[in-house]
Amino acid sequence: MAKIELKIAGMTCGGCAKSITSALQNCAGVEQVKVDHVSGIAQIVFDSAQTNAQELKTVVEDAGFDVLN
Ligand code: 9UX
Repeated sequence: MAKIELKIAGMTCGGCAKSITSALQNCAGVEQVKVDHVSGIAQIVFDSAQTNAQELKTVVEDAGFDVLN
């Protein structure tokens, strides 16, 4: 399993974190997701055979947020 930490801009409340969490969990290969709207950090554990950092960033961006790293 691979791990990535994304820094996300624009999360204003816990609902934002929830919608990002759902979007990531719908992505094939994502095993574990933890999103904190206060720090703006998303921690994702994923199967690198099924997805990758770029794809995960795109999922967050498609949900309407900016990824800073
Ligand atoms: Mo909270 Mo986020 O009302 O899109 S859910 S700001």
